Amino acid sequence: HSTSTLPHPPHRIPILGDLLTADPARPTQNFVDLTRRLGPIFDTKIFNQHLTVVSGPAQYTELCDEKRFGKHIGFSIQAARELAGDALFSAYSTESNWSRAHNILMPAFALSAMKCYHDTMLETVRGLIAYWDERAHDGTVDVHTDTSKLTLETIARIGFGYHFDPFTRTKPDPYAAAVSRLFAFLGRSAYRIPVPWMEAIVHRGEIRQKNSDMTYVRQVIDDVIQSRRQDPGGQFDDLLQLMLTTADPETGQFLDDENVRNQVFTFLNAGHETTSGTLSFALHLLATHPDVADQARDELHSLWPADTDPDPEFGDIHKLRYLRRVVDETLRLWPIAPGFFREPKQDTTLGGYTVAAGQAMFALTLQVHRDPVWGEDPLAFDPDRFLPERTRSRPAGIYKPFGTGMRSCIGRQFALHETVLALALILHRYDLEPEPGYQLEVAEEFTLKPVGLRLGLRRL
Ligand code: MNH
Repeated sequence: HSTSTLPHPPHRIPILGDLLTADPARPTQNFVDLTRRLGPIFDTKIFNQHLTVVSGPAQYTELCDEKRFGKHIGFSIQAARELAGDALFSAYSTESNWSRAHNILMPAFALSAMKCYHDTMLETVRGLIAYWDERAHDGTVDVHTDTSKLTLETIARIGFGYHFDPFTRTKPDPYAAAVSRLFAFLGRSAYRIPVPWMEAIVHRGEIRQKNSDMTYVRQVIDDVIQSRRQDPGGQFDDLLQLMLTTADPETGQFLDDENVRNQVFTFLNAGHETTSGTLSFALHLLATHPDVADQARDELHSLWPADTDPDPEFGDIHKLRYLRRVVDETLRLWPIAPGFFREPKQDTTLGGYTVAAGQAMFALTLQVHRDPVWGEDPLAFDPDRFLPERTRSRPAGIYKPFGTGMRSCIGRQFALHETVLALALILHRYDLEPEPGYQLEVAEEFTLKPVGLRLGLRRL
């Protein structure tokens, strides 16, 4: 077997493989720990599934070479196809629905398209600010629950003209809660017994919950699409309208109903969990680095003095260079998507080891973003690493929070615009106070998120 010579975790045993030393609740953080012992490329095996984990900058850069490697539909993405089918994120690159949807949707995600979304993004951020104003003097806020309300509402309104109206309740939206459980379930897929009847017994409770969550999520998606179909005369300018009425310019073909439903599900989730995680980590880092927060505020005050109410225009967002570096540095230390799956297109070698066509490989962004190649103190939060001259002095290809190549993130500009806009209004309005004694703990449910993060907000 081609992977037999790769290093692997100690105590590997028959049948279970590395299950005893694995950490299903925090798999990629466990890979980072293993890297210290096993080096830049190693093999893990859970039951009968091998995964080659790649974390050395040189090998990672090679793995991103689109001529030799492409996206792999890894075990957990395979499991996600039960929910999202062949929508953009979970499609095989060879499936015709991938290029069809990609061609139809690309224009809606170009930087210039963000101009059309700016006002809705701003209105939604103001919804969060109003919600936080009421709570600012009343203890701390539950950061991730609230950033998640913001980002789900933003993508729902901009993508599909749908309102969850999350700021009318304090609990997470039931849709967000169901999706979060579903993703946690999918993220653990590789760690459940790969024998369906045994899995059905051992994980009975979890599977029952998953089925009921799926039913609920499908209902919401159908409701989103139904409410549009019932209003055929309406004027809409959103992703849903684009998907229902635009043909692929290359083939002249439309997306079918089932695929549209899968895309709506994919965008609601891809568009919300990742951006809310980015905002939550950024707020944590800003609260614990008041010097950085102050510098970001100075920049904000040059556009909107301290005693004014900011009214950001589309173009203003791109003037906030320092705040953008804060976001870049946040995504370096805490890449919300901690890695991505790749596979060789043909048998080849990587880091001196033979790797076979189709072999499951994982590009471990979380580790590469913390490699000594970043400088003396790679764990320090230092937004000025992203000053152009310092970026130029590093090797290219070691910063990939949005993935790589043709299957990289379509929502990158969307996420960056929303994140910078939200942080601008939050920092301009509040001083962020960390909770005494809070130690950052990071959970993994496909994406990374801070656990139990609460901040005090003091109106400035
Ligand atoms: Mn997003 C793919 C990270 C925000 C929609 N996204 C990816 C990938 C990464 C990623 C990494 C590649 C996954 C892979 O190779 O398997 N995405 C992010 C991060 C943020 C983010 C870190 C926020 C910060 N993503 C968004 C937003 C949207 C979105 C916002 C939509 C509005 N992302 C997608 C879609 C894909 C994707 C769709 C799949 C693209 C494709 O395969 O064609």
